[in-house]
Amino acid sequence: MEHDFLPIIGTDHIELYVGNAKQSALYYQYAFGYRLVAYAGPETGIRDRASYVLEQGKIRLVLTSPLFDVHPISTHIKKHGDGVKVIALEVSDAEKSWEETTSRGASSYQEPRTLEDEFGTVTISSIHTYGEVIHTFVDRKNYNGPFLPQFMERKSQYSSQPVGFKFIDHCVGNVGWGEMNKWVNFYEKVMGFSLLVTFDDKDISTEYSALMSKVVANGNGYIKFPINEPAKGKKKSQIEEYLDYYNSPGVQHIAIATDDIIFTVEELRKRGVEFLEVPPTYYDDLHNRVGEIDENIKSLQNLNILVDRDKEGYLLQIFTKPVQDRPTLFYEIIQRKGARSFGKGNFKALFEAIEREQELRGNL
Ligand code: TYF
Ligand code: FE
Repeated sequence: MEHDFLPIIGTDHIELYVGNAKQSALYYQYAFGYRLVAYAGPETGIRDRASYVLEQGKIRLVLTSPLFDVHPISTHIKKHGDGVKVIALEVSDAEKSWEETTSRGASSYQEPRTLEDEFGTVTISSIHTYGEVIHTFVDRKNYNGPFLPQFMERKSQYSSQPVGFKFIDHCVGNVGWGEMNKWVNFYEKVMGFSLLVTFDDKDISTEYSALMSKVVANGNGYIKFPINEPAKGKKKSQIEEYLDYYNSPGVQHIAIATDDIIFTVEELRKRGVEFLEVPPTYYDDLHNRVGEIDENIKSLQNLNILVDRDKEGYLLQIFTKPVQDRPTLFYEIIQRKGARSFGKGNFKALFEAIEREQELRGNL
């Protein structure tokens, strides 16, 4: 392989702009088992917004709300509803990451700058990607504070119970009609990623909905970004529904890895998290399709967990319903047992489940 001009250590954090960060922070603590670790807001010298930082496993989530009406974050929320603004990547050199990407055509969102407090220094820089999403490069090797300078440590009265989330497996972007290849080229040329898999409309069109998808990954394979675009089907594509409600390209789902999906999904269901459901017939030919697996098929059926196999092994996955009233962002829970693919064998059952929800919303 050629020299990796953008070495990435991993996902640093995901920041969502939400209407009510205080309440969302409690939802993510209660339902998803994250713990509150840091906060920024008026009390820490940030006058215009409140941000709550939550952690579980290696995942760090930041929930931010604006405090005033005339504010770019208010504009973002009015247009998109709650959604992902930042996919931040940890790097060893945030200035070089910005230079390498902007010199290859990325548009800058924020030039490199170094923030400092009593815990050390952090250098950050940001570039635009699809829609209003940005990638922030974070070099935190000289920092040991709770999150970033200007954030203070904050614990919750409520002691949340983790559900076994380990790390972010992949983050999926929905882009506009005919724009998939443009964004695949962006990740290849500007970020030095390479194409991992292609799903065309034949792979993934059901009777109604259709989409195309290509997955790009960075040099060490830790960062995987599938990019979806709508395709023409008999009725409205699920990607088109997303675009209609998000009003622009944006993050469709975040896949979270667990090493015990049965425990994770049992816990999430107990706490009220809603999942897409496939019909019982899905489990009738499961053994024929995936062969021997470690899990009991009845337990998987009870929880509605999906299974797929590839050359290298198998995977278990399940998808939440959208986590806000607009049919936009949702989560995937995934446990990989050797498989490095994305569950192509489940696409038909999954997309039919999504279409049943679309139908209920009157959007099919
Ligand atoms: O990330 C993936 O490719 C899988 C499959 O709307 C998928 O999780 C693709 C598109 C979609 C939902 C799931
Ligand atoms: Fe996925």
